[in-house]
Amino acid sequence: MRARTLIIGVLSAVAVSVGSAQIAQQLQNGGDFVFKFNGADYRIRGAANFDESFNPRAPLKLSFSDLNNDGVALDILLDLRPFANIDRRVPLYATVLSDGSNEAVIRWSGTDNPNICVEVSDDGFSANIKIFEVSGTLTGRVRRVACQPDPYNTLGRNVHLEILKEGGDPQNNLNVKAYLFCVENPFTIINVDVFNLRWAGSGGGLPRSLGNVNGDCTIDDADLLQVLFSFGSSNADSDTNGDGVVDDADLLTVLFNFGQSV
Ligand SMILES: [Ca+2]
Ligand SMILES: [Ca+2]
Ligand SMILES: [Ca+2]
Repeated sequence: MRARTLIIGVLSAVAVSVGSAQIAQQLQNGGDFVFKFNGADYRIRGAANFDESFNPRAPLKLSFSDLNNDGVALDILLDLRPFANIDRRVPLYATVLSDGSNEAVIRWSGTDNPNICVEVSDDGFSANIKIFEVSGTLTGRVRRVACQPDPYNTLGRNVHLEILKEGGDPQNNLNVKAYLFCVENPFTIINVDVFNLRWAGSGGGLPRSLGNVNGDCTIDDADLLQVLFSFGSSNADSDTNGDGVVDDADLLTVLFNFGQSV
């Protein structure tokens, strides 16, 4: 026990806080964020013509990665299934428009050419369409807030960043081009514009992958003890690298990041 106390003492002395890191980096460190869609309007023009609205959807957990290998690992795959039952995930690539120690503005945008025939359904319609292009842009202002439980109860850890929609329709939109009835013909093209998008999000915090196994706002002796007590087990809550076992690799992760807090 004395050895452990010594280790903790040494680690505390070199403890770092991520409080001074830029906000975009803090968002990326979280590994994912929760996207809460609160509704939008859409208009369909072409082979079909009508206007409708999307209702709010359940929160979505979206993981970050560097899909386009530009060094910014904040790209996401936007799952379209919750919106019109379209089984497709559209890559949206992140651009950090501004960044600071309290606030960042990030734009996610991308174009996808799935060329898939799907049955889409929503409150307003149900039809088979062949989607040949999906493009979208989301722009969010990321701000530091007090570390707190995820307000959308989705990430399984505390968060310290809120994401609010930034800008109007040019900064937040979705467009789908498709052939109605999956018949490829100039006269069957429909163009779906999704606008007046309302969304918000939440992220940051310290993920389990960094050693914050209890999901609170710091990596400290509580995490260390949890990993030690789970050592040798398959307890997923204490498995920082998700390899199915709690072992020295997980312990080292906690020790390496010991003292970090948000
Ligand atoms: Ca990227
Ligand atoms: Ca912790
Ligand atoms: Ca492990």
